Amino acid sequence: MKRILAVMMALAMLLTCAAALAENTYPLTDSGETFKLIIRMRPLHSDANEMELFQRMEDYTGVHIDWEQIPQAEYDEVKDLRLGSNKNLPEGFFGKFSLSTSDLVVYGSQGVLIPLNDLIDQYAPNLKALFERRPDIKAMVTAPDGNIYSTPYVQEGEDGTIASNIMINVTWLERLGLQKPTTLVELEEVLTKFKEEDANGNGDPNDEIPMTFKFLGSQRDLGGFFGAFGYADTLAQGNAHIVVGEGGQLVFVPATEGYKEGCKYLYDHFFAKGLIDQEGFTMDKKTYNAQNQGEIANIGVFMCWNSFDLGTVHELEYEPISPLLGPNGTTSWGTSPDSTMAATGFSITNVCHNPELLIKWVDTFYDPIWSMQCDLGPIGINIEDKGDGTYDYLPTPDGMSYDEFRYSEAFASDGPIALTSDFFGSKIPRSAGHQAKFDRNENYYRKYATSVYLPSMILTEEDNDALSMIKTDLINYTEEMRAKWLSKGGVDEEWDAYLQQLNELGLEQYMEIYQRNYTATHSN
Ligand SMILES: [Ca+2]
Repeated sequence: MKRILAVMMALAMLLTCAAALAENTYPLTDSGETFKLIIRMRPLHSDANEMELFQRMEDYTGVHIDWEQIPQAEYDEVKDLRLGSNKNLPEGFFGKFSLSTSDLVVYGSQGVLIPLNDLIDQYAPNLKALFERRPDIKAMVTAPDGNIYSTPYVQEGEDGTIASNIMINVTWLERLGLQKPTTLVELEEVLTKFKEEDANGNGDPNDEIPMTFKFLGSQRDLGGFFGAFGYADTLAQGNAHIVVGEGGQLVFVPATEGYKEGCKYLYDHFFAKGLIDQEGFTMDKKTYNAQNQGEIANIGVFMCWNSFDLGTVHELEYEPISPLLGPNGTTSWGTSPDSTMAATGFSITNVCHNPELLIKWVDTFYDPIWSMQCDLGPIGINIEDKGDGTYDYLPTPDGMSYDEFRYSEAFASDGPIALTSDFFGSKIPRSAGHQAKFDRNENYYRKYATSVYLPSMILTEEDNDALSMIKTDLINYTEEMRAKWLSKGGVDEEWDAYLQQLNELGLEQYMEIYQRNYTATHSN
């Protein structure tokens, strides 16, 4: 028995090695096989038949593509009609926005889209290695029935894992003899000085806005500040307001005791004292971004993605600060590890005449160097090969924007690709703006980023339907109350009735659906 076991183990090891080494040989075919694919074209894209990227891919693989190019504006209508009627289907759908995650579930279960699990295992070494290295990516593209109906899209060049940053005017700090705040208590002291004194030094003590934000405006929101009392809350309107708690237990943040404390504290110490701008509850994104454009800066602290979100006029006066510690001396900032991924990249339909060859062709895009060329442009045109295994950006020609340059030669941001974080910095530099964001997150936020927002998941049709009955009312109510308690106070008096109302709106079922799906796809 022992010997049989040993032989089996040796065999298994051999097979593992063989699998790891198996690579496709190029060209993939000598017979010039053709596939019909549907591709969603942005206005910036040039004709797919003329794109240098696709021409090179054909030379390399031997596979010809008959592109059906559908403009973005009419894409969804055409796509829905084709899938719904099951007529004129292409052999595959190309690109991140070519299908929705609900398409994957609906048309996967009907057999219109074919499961890719075995095909990837046998014929797609790049994807297979990616899934082994990054189980989170595999979990993202796995449907509730266990099948994979689409390859992923992954582009981690810009560090979106921590969206929200806090910037403070250091010229003002210096002028008033203050230090960067590290706690909410110190922030209150600093903002009070910003409000009461002539922080911008123009002789008028009343033209300073101590701090600005945009309610539920993604990275511009204050959701992270709840982390000083427990968990950070999601930042954008309509998000699930769920974080992954201990042991994979999902937590609905707006029903936690810490959230209640946070609402009370932020009102009592900041909003009630006029230290954070009330306009933040109503202003739109354009108005938010247009602040601080005058000759003299008038904003003390702002929430942002980039340091230049309020323009570049006064950008150099600002520096980042870390999340402020709460009354217990702790804090937690929000993070979305999957923010730079999508579960849709490429799907194959049941009319495909040779799925084995087509998945091999798609797998080519998941070689990092081809992913780079698909996303950033071909080597020799948009990208320079330094000859030592690293790459750099070639200058954008005069009279063109960077995106015009990139989209004319490559598929750019929407391809079936995987450029993971480690590729940037080691193989190709991040752009200056992306590097600054990465450094800010690394130096000021990463160690506090313990509130992990609910990852995106592919849900069944039934779960989607059940959620749609609950989610809008539940989330609207939550967000309405948050605005009220932050701007006008009253959380203590209304908290119990609020919790009761959340239950009446279906909080329990809402959490059951997300928890069941999360446990199924993310516990191992
Ligand atoms: Ca002033």
